[in-house]
Amino acid sequence: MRSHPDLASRFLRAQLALALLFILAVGNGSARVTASDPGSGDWPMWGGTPDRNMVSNMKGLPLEWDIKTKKNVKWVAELGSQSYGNPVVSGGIVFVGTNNEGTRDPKQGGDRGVLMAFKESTGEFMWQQTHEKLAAGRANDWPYQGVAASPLVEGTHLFYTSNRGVVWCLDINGFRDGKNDGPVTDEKLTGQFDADVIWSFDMMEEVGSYPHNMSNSSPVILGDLVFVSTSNGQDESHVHIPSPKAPAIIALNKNTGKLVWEDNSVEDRILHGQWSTPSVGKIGGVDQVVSAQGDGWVRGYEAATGKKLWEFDTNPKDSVWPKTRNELIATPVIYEDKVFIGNGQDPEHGEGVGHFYCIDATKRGDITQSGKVWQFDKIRRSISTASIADGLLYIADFSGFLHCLDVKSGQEYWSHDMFAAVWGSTLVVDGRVYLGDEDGDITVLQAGKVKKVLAEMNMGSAVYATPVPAHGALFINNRNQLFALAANAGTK
Ligand SMILES: [Ca+2]
Ligand SMILES: [Ca+2]
Repeated sequence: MRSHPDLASRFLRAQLALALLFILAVGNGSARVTASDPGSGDWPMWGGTPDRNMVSNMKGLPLEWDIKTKKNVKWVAELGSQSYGNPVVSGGIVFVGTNNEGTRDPKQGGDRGVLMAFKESTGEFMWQQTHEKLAAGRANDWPYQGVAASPLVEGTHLFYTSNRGVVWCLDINGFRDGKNDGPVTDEKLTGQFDADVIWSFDMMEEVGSYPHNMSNSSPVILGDLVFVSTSNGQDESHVHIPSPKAPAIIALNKNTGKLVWEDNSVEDRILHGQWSTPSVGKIGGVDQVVSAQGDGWVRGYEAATGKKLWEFDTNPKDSVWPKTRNELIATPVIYEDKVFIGNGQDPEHGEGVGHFYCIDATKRGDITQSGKVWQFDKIRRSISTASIADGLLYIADFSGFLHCLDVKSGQEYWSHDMFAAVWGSTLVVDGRVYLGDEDGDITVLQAGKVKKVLAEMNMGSAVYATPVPAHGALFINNRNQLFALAANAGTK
């Protein structure tokens, strides 16, 4: 088993970079403000909402807990040995990707990617779907890296990308509802712990994607379309791109799994891999899909048609890969007609200079100059997604610094050193900022212009994911366990 998070890193990061918008549905029942909160108490996707802003209006989440004494620990579920995506919570079920080192079904043994489902109230294991590793090994599907992407749930349907580059649509209730949902009804495994498949789309077969090391995109939906990035990239030579005509992003019909549109603006300019996850939002009155791609450019598309609207280069023109030119692994956050994203590199490339941007995505064409609202260069390479709330933007970098910036100007109010690499992202909730690191620490800071550390807890192994809120509880996965944390739960 690998002792290094390299791979993991990639996917993760992508994922890590979650963000949600905030919709603040407020306490006394007078719902208002809007933006990045699912509003249902669920957390149904990477970032909670399609704009990926990692913010919630939830109240009453635990500030402190102790995994040894079980203070404020509601339940703990065992995962495999490497888990990178964030959990999602919907329909009373928590879903998380992992590997098969915690084998649940001896008939499905060996190295596999696994999507697991647990009952939200108790942590009871509900069902799983497993995927054997691709024969190409590390080139396309790194050993012991499991399902690295966070799924998305809409109603009773769940969508995710497997380690084999296949986009899956499943029934969240599996076979426990006594029905085999179609069109796919010929599953080989149909027990109560098995997955009920609705459709699947193999990106390697259907659009020729050649994922570098791992496929990891977290889906996002608008209307009838589900959008995912293909992870198309270089081969192991780190020079050759085997599939330069394959798209970077695709749109599938969410009901049928049929391809609706695809775009390949990157062509043969992929620096390494493509592990960012797309975002969706209405920008300047237009429904856009925003995709951070393998040449270091961010692109905006008309969601319904795939028509490219704008593109923005996140690297200085004189930068050189890999020393100073970066790729994009973080997820773009959409907020008030702007797109917020920082660049960075695969953690296995180590630390280095980074750049973070606020982009006016109402502009059209090459908006590298015209669309740049502000740029923040005191950030290091980052694979994290930003959180934006109350005029402040929080963004972590891979060197372990958390920055608090003015969202309008990019001015820095403060930074905090986590003293460990950060792969995940901030969650802003209930006036606090929660952030995990590779040492396994979750640090909780006060949200606001003045830095104040409120608490720090260790989770027992590296935290590559982002804390997720649902129905008054926090869900956090470290490498091998999933924790449900709630005030007044467990031993005091
Ligand atoms: Ca079913
Ligand atoms: Ca089925």
